[in-house]
Amino acid sequence: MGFRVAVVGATGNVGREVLNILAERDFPASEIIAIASRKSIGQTAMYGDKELKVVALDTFDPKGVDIALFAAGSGVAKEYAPKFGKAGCVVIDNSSHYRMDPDVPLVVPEVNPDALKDFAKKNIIANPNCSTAQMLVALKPLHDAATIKRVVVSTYQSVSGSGNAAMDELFTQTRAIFVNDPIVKEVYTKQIAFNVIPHIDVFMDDGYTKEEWKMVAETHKMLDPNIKLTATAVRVPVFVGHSEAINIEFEKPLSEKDARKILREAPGCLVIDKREDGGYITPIECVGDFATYISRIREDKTVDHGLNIWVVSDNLRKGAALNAVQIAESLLNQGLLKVS
Ligand code: 2RA
Repeated sequence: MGFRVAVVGATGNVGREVLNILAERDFPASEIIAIASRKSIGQTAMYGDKELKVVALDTFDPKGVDIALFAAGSGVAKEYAPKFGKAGCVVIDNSSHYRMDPDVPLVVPEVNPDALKDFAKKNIIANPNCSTAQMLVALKPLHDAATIKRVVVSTYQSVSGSGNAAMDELFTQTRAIFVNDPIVKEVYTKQIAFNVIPHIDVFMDDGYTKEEWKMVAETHKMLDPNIKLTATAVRVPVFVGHSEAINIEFEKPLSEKDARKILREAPGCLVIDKREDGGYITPIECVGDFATYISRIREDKTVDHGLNIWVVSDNLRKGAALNAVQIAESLLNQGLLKVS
């Protein structure tokens, strides 16, 4: 007994992590179907120790599939998610396409699991942007304790957020510098090796990038529309793992001691916070992990009730694949989905 589960975009960074996590967490699946574009036909994808042959999306019949985890971008989601939904399949989509749709729940299970009750409106559930997901896992328990008034966040986002080609670009640029070869720039306009780029996604008219806008809009949809949030999203020469420096202003008093206790006990959070050399998390230490790590917890005495924290998580996992699988698990745990 178990669910027929499809992974759409099974050969991409996130799709491969979805398959890994479905196996690692022993998700109750009777069958796992690895789906990708026609150009990936002939490729295989690993599900635990099983090698799955990839099937083509454009000829796949979703009838009888219970859950489809989409990790194939907005264009594919726009065209195929409704087809899967109408065939009775529950779609959990990683792209940005449906996130602000009022009939589509946008969910981080540790933050707003109740939003899942509305999934049947379109049979589509949206996964948030990776930088929003890890931030809200940390902010939610603090908001419940002392009501967040304002957030200022700077992100340090790894190149895996841009996909495989970006990871290759960081590698080849780094190697080129050591052997004095010319630098090739295809994914990013500026060199990413030994550099940082304050630009993720497209620029909007107000000077912010869409990545920064996503953090505001998704926080308002999932946590509280009254929170004033401003973001600066930066690409850094790290392969996997997003880091965030978050400054928080509360309505009510919250000591760093109480904040640390709350975060230690919060779902999905792991506090590593010692005021000594190495007493904090760094992105390369979070890779492959499920946790959202929090370090550098300290009061911000420049405002009445302020706090600074450092938040790090594997952007391919909590930022995408893990959150999507946790949404499927939450549907089961809430009795919203039963094995057919
Ligand atoms: C990035 N958050 O890091 C975006 C999309 N994954 O590029």
